Amino acid sequence: MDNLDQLVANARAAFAEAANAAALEQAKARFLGKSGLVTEQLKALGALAPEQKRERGAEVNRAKASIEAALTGRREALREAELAAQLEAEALDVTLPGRGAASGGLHPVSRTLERIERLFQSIGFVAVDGPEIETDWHNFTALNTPENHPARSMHDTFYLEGREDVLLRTHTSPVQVRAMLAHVERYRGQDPMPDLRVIAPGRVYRVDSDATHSPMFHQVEGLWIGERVSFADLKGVVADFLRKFFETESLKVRFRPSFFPFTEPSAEIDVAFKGGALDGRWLEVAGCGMVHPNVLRSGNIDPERYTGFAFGFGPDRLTMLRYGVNDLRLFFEGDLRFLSQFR
Ligand code: 2NL
Repeated sequence: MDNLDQLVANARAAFAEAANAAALEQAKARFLGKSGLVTEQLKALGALAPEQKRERGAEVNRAKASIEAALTGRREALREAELAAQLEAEALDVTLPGRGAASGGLHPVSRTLERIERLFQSIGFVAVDGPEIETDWHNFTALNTPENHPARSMHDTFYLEGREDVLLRTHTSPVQVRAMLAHVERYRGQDPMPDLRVIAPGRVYRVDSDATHSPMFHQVEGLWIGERVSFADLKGVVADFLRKFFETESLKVRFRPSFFPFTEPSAEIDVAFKGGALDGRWLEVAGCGMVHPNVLRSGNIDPERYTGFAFGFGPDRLTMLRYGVNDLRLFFEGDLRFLSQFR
């Protein structure tokens, strides 16, 4: 084997040994670079006689061509190996089933609130809201609650620290007091004042906590004030609502005399389902009554001219009845095993 064959063999071996592109470029420089071994052979041609130069030149060029071919071959092989390694490392099994996108859902009590709003909106009620931190005037005084009423005590109501005139609202009635004042203001000078029809859904707070009471719970109150609004209207509106809410025309609804400071006369509303686990049992679902004249006066409304009815539902309780839930606390613990059943 003459020195050119040896040179080609050495180059092949050096390229084969290069484990990556950088090492291969270094090996290339050793043979084909400016002062590489092949270049050295080409330079040496200058010292030869013309006849020898032609012959030797052709041999050196053949050797150079095979070294370049070996280099190209090795480059290709390294690129393929790199791609193969990448494909192996980033392997994807496209036949695996998809994970799917988990979808959220509304809280069951939110669903009930929206359902109640929708049903009352369909008969002309407007949903209103207001502050959860209220004045003692809007929450109690305007609603005809006597100064010494037990609901005003610190045992029953959360007061802000160091204040006896600011509290967490115990019902959403103060929102309706604000709605009366705003309505009168808005239609000042118009005679008669148009009817006021509002419902006030929202969070309310009382000092109370056991299996059937949470210190935070929900309420939806409703109010209809106009020139000749009667107890008969109250019965029709509420009974219609309850039958639509529970999707049972056979639902029995009864009004049982009761007492609230803010209504006179007042009643509790009971329902009885036909069939099912609760068949025929009377269940209390709301309180209601004709708005007390003192409450109308607090709203700047003349009780000699206008009358109205009001009612208050517990949507937490309505949700329990509608979905058959037996513990109120499940709604407020945030356990997804429970909540995701309502999606
Ligand atoms: C209940 C009782 C009730 C009202 C709420 C009301 C509001 C105004 C004027 C008069 Cl602005 N009354 N609200 C009336 C009767 C009963 O709720 O047991 N709720 C769960």
